Amino acid sequence: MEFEHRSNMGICDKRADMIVHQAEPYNAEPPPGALVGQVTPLDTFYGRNHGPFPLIDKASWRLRVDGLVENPLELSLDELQRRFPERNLVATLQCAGNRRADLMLFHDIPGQVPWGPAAISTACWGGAGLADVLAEAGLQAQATHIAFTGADVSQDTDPPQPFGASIPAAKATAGEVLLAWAMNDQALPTAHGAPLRVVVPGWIGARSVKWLQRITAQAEPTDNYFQAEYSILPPEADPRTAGPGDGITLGPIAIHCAILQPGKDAQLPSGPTKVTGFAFAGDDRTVARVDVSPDGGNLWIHADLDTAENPWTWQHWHTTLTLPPGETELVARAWDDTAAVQPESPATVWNPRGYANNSWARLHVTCSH
Ligand SMILES: Nc1nc2c(c(=O)[nH]1)N[C@H]1C(S)=C(S)[C@@H](COP(=O)(O)O)O[C@H]1N2
Ligand SMILES: [Mo]
Repeated sequence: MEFEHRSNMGICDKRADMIVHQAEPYNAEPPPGALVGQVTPLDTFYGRNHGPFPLIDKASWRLRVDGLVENPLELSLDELQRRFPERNLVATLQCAGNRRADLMLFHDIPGQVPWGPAAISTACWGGAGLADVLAEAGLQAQATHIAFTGADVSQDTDPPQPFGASIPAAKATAGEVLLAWAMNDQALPTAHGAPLRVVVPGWIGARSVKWLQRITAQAEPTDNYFQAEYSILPPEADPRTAGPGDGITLGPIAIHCAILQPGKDAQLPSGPTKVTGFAFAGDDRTVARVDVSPDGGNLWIHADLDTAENPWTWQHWHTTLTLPPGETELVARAWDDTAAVQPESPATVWNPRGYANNSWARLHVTCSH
């Protein structure tokens, strides 16, 4: 069932049926049907990497907290665990490139990973609250952004650069952001950032920096290449020549949903068909409703929605539909609690780097007469 994916720098244990877009660096998503549980097993959780896993000596590893703080800190993992209360939070992580493959069908996006709909997973994270650590360091008044630097070096940049990101201080101190050393009650795996990673609930995965080494309080967002890379460029821009300020920087995730059951291109007997999926609302928003259509979006009915465990997780939904005989397209669209709804098609949201495709979930099925 399991195999070991060996990169030159690390090992990652994933199920055999992962859809591996790239072996090195490791970029893989599970088959969508594997996302039925509220919490995703470790061997099923998607992996998104911009470089090889770094080699980290846990004994000499330290977390540095510096920049615009009153008391700079340097902490071993042991010190971090002893000095700060462990917080646990179930939170969904979603890559901004999730469902890029559907955007590519509309218009090509060269040089980017063609993610299907499963670059999203949920874990129970355990670690120190970033707010607690920042309180100990003492943020200065001008510290409006908190920057994170990882230990992995990406060849995507010239010259190569460690992966990094930043978030506004208001989000960093809001309470839900974790410095996680545990995932699903186990030690954080190497593939997911051991010994320590950031988890920024409700924001694009790229801000949840793995293999964290340094937290810097500063007056501006980070100038790390990946901060500006994860942005929505204007439609005519060339990603190879676009500058750091040209795009809309991505933060909170937009309302989005997926159909899990029936599977892709299913052949179904006529009569009532069970349809299930999940929806996910970004930042501290929750999913307010999911509507499902049996016929490509003419007729709609609302699905039964599980209550939110907390605002940071996806919510599963289910319903039973009577499908028309022959070929049809099942469609689902979610609304969040600000009444934002998903756009209809990938064409509506296409952008040169292929981020944030939150268009309606569509599934082609055939129903016997
Ligand atoms: N250090 C580091 N952190 C990183 C990345 C990376 O390549 N290096 N990838 C980011 C992106 S784009 C995503 S979507 C998530 C994926 O986390 P996962 O591999 O644990 O699923 O990690 C983020 N943190
Ligand atoms: Mo991502």
